[in-house]
Amino acid sequence: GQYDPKTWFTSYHRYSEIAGFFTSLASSYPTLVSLNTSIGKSYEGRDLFMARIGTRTNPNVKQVYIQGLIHAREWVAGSTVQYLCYKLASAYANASSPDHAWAVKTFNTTEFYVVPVVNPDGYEYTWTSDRLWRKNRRRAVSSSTAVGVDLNRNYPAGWGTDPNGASTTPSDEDYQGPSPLSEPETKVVTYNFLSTLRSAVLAIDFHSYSQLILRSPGYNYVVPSDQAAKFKAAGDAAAAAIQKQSGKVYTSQPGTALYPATGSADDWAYSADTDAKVTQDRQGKGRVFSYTIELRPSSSTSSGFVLPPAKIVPAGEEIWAAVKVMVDYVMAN
Ligand code: ING
Ligand code: ZN
Repeated sequence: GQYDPKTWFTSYHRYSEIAGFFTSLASSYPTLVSLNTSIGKSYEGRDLFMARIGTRTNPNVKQVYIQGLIHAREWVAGSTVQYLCYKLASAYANASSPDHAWAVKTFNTTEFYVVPVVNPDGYEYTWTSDRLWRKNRRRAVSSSTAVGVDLNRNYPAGWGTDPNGASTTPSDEDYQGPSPLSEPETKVVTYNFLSTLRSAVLAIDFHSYSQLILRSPGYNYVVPSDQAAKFKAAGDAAAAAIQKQSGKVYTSQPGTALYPATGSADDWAYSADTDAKVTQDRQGKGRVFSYTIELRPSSSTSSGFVLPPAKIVPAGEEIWAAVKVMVDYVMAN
């Protein structure tokens, strides 16, 4: 049918179809995949849904958090997150999978929480009106007719602390919003992260494009040097795994090396356990390795955000290789 992986991954899909894909995944792998069909709603009233992939056998399980499509036009971020979920479930379930042993070992200690579509309103808008829309669809300040807040500048991690880190102009592509967590979508995912991910160890926010593995912090958070070395090592290992898988070169570098960004999701996930102002919940629970991965194509190609559907599977395969080594590194370090 429609959700058969052989056909599903040959094209991009609308928001409601993606929700259907996850419903289908949960019913195909009922002991491993469960779907919360609404962890909260977008501004226009669409459900943000979350898949939990794990065996529920270990009370001390650690969590890996994955999200996609916070930026509407970055369609391959959506397909890649879907692909990872499919690989996790099918590798665990099928003894003949080359990844079966890895999956069995990993699910003894790890579970995955996945929000596949953080920005459903913006994503739908890229299908109906403007393929290159980035932000959400809320008119955030009454004094301006401009629509949309950059959700990846709206988190309470350094929000508003650096004029170069985000824009205060509502019409700009990197408009930070009127206040931290002013947007329904960022409120939903942060509240959900804190309330459910008690022992998160790794967070990955998927974007496109430029083939980069960016490690938090993306602004002037100070990370202890021993920790920073580990963040680098896990990012470097991911880049190496990608190159081995597909030959593609992804550059592993600090988030700040691209351009400063305040209020981003990756810094929030990193700081959620260290910044008492953000949350008391996770203090002392351990550091979260946190990354933004910019998918295909590389920055030198002109197709940019419009990656041909024939690249969905190759992109998914190389990122599957990367995620496996990142999980291994983080669990060992
Ligand atoms: N790039 C990211 C952006 O939000 C980023 C890059 C993310 C930089 C997080 C620093 C921290 O601008 C895209 N393509 O969205
Ligand atoms: Zn992006």
